[in-house]
Amino acid sequence: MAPIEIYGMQLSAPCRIVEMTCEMLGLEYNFNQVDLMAGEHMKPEYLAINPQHNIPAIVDGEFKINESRAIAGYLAHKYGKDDTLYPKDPETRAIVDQRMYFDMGVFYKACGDFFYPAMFGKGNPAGEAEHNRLKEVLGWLDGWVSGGKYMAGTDSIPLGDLSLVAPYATLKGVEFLDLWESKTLDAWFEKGKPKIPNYGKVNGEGGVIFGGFYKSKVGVK
Ligand SMILES: N[C@@H](CCC(=O)N[C@@H](CS)C(=O)NCC(=O)O)C(=O)O
Repeated sequence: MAPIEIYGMQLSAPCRIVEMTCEMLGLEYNFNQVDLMAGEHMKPEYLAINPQHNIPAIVDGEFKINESRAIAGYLAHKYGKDDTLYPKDPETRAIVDQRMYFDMGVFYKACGDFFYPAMFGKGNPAGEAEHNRLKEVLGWLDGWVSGGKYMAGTDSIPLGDLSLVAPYATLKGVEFLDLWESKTLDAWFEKGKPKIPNYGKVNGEGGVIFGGFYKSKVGVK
């Protein structure tokens, strides 16, 4: 089988979801850098792969697709040797899907609303409303892992957790923020990290790069 071609950047949490999924599945892949800051996502070569010009996107043989969580579901469905990553039990799958949609629409969104105005010059640094929203969202996540399980109540990591662990690593990379007091979420995070092959390369380092970028923008060392 030819390697999966991933297009993205390490600092992007959605791109890290796809890399972590490939690692969990033991898939061969190439990571092709698409530098958003240099406008590479708007070049014809990339638009031919993903006309919506966001990252990540993948090419698997003749098949091209974007949207990180849809990519993760596709890879797990096509290449998973069992259903641990994307459980087939209808209720468990519904909860895993809920965690992924929640990440896209709520957690990753709340992180973006918090960080992006300062990083991309579209407004002032986050205020109290964004801070409070992120704390509220983290409180919901905390509730889902309070029994020492993964996010869908399973004993092994499914896609929902891979999705949520990506922005969580970003928050960790920004480290100086006083956003959460929860030991429970940190315990979930630390328990999951060693279960993800090459964790540092495929998620941890990207969070640190993001953190460095954010801090440079808001003038924090
Ligand atoms: N829902 C998409 C969001 C991807 C996304 O937000 N990508 C950002 C970088 S983190 C991007 O490519 N922005 C540039 C653009 O949309 O043109 C996914 O999960 O794949």
